[in-house]
Amino acid sequence: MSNSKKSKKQPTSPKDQNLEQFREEGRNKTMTTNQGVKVNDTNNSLKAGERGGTLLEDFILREKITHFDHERIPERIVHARGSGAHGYFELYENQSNYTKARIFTDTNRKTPVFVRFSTVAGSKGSADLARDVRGFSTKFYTEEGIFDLVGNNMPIFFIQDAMKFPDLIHAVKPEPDREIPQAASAHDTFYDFVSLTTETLHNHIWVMSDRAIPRSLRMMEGFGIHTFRLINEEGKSHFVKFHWKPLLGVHSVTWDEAVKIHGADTDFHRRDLWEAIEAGHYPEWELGFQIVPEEDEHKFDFDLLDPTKLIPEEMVPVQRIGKMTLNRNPDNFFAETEQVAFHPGHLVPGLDFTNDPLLQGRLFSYTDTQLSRLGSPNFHELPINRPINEVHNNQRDAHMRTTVNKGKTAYFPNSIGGGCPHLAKMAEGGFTSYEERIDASKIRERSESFNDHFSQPALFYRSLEEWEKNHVAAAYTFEIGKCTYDHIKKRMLYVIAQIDNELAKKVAKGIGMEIPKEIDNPINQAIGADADVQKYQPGKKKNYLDKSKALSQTHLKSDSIISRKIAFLVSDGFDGDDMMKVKKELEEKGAVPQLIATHGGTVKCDKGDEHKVDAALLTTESVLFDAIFVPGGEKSLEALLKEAKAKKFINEALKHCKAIAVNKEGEKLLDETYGKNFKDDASVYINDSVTNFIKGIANHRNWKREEKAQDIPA
Ligand code: HDD
Repeated sequence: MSNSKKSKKQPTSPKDQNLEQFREEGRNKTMTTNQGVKVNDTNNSLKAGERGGTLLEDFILREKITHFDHERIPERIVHARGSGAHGYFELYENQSNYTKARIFTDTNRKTPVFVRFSTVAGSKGSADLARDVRGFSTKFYTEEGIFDLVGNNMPIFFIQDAMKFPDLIHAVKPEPDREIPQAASAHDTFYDFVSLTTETLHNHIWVMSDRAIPRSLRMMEGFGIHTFRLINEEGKSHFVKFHWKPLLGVHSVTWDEAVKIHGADTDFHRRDLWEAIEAGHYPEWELGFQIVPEEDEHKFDFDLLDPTKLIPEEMVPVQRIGKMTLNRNPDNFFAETEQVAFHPGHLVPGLDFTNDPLLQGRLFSYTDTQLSRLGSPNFHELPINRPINEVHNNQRDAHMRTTVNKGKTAYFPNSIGGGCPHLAKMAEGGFTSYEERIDASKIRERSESFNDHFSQPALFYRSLEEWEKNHVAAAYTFEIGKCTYDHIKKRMLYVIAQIDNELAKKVAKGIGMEIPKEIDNPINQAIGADADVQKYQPGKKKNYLDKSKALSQTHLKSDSIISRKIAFLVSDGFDGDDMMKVKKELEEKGAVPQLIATHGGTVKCDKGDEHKVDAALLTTESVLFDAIFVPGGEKSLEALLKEAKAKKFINEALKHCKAIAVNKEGEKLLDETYGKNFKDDASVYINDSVTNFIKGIANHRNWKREEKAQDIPA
């Protein structure tokens, strides 16, 4: 983990230099209109007399208001809410066996990247902690052009064919008559669709798991999802799945926390990413390849072209081939994070697509959406979207063109322009599509090899630890419990039972219904059986692997506490030495201790020294922290004990299974809360060493506590 103090703002990469020419800052400059005319007054419009009518000739007023009136552009139809950051990618080892893409063969390169994380369903202003998939899009500005890896934090997708994407999104978005609920899948239309479209069930069970409520955008995996191709210099193709593995481990919050964070800080993830980068705690991910040789394409029990299937890491291990570091926050949210335009079709030589029908449909959708969102086919000229290498072609004009193309010719072939821009010879690395042999009939059908909808959701569920399974059951119960149509709830129980009967029983109990036996074919019941529907029913469940370790977060931890936020609960008179000792040791490990006091301003320790308060109890919440420390100090404890909020802090942290350390008199606060029942808990530290406390924080949560702790009425 990098640990330098401040993100650098000087141009540090080719992309940064390229952005630098577009940056503007008004410091020490005179205000002008957009036409460059100096402005003396931006507070008063031009009037006919002090109390008279405003004059139409006031071009300064007109320009200011007109520009303001048009400030907004349409938000993304999906992934509207997002947060971005700049960084770079470095390769560990030459991958030329598999690909000729220079970013994967040249270990001397530092390829600039821009990453945008997002939620899917909510609007631009929706809360970060929605139970949802997270988008994980990376723009690699390579010297051979732009490569976009437009993935998610889950390794599979809801549907198998792009044709169904509008249906999926219409079902999950707020219901169109009442525009409710915002950024939430827990409603009738979504479950109507999911229960009728069993191919969704794999991605859906991931959304019911803790992966859908990450602790931080920096603590989640990323996946390219589709099977892509890598092409080497000899033209040989290997199939590949892309993985991002976070060096901070994979961690989540509980649903109870997510609900409370919604209120305490709707920007929780955006703030967390921003603050970590500003503090020099640069998030890092390793890029992994899962490689399948061409000749092994058909050796699996599922189809590699089916995006609702993952390749278990036990079957094909992930080779970590490089590392991405995010080290710079954007200068301007709109110019960069909002205007960035990703596209799975942005590829460089050495990479290629497969016939995954979801991927193929995406190749159309992304440019199309930029046309309405950014308003012009010239969106590639926006600073954030510009490649770092030169662009030359005969495309011309259109809205807001900024390139000034010189010369007479805008066609090919030409002789007047010397035949330029000339075609890339193969030696110069022009893009050539993989020559896949095709001999087929034109048909509108789904391959029967895509016909297994239950084996992998079942594998996922089996692979989870008990605490994770409990969270999944609770999530299904919550979501389906929010539906209002009984037939939808029944159909959901029916399909969950096909994933795992015990899971379905728990959910059925929670929503107060029986698992129906009579629906033997949910799709036929709902839409009427015809030949096609009969043919493409979910196939029989297969069991090709009992469990996959990589699917459970238990196995995806790290021992780092970098950037973890620790609340130190204090009031005047706290034990200064005690506080400073713990603070120093935590800071040495990269954690971020914050003084949370009974009042704002400064707080005095028992030695009389003043310490700046980071937040008063009134202005913050337990759910915004990873762990709590209460130092000693008689007077401090007396004051804390009078504050109901201090007790609430402890009770909530206990409920959410977080590490809590108390020293000396600090124990009194524990005794006055549910803490008194948890003194033997493995991550409650009473006068213990900071080293042990650090282990507890790195462990993220003590899930063994959860069964008992969920009775805490916090
Ligand atoms: Fe998509 C945006 C990820 C299938 C159509 N998608 C978008 C973003 C991510 C994904 C991360 C946000 C990009 C950003 O930050 O600007 N989408 C996926 C993944 C998919 C997927 C991982 C399946 C594996 N998407 C998908 C399909 C379609 C779309 C099948 C249409 C047929 N996606 C879009 C879009 C968006 C988009 C409407 C909205 C904004 C944008 O493209 O630029 O075109």
